[in-house]
Amino acid sequence: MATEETLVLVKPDGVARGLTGTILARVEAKGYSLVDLRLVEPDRERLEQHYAEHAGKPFYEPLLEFMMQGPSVAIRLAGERVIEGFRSLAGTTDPTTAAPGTIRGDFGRDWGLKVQQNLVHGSDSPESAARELQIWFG
Ligand code: IDP
Ligand code: MG
Repeated sequence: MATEETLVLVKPDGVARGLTGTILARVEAKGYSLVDLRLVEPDRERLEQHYAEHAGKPFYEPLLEFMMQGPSVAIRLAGERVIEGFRSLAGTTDPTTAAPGTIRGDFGRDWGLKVQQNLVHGSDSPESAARELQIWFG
């Protein structure tokens, strides 16, 4: 069986705050492999595909606006059980209550905005990973 892959994004807040290297260091320290990595300024169409499951939710439009504020770093990451493993490294969605020791728990917080600026994205299932890797890496 081929090693599992996931899509990780360092979102615009992570890139703007200069946390890309810190986040990559955690991923590498965990022992996952960088397969591909690129700086991307996604257009709305790409983000609509990526976040299709959230269309219509109250945070959907602010989320797309946030994701178009600047470049993200897209990473194709590989390793055994990397999908759930990266989600564990990232921490829960709300950065205020994400556990200390996680990326979101250590570096994220509530900035009083309409969307949670929580530094990273990680695919949540093998199906999502395949779909999202196609969207960001073709
Ligand atoms: P996840 O990134 O932890 O998988 P999702 O539920 O898939 O979380 O939501 C996608 C993104 O939308 C989150 O990472 C966050 O940036 C934003 N978001 C999710 N829920 C809320 C909310 O209730 N208020 C504001 N922003 C949210
Ligand atoms: Mg999600």
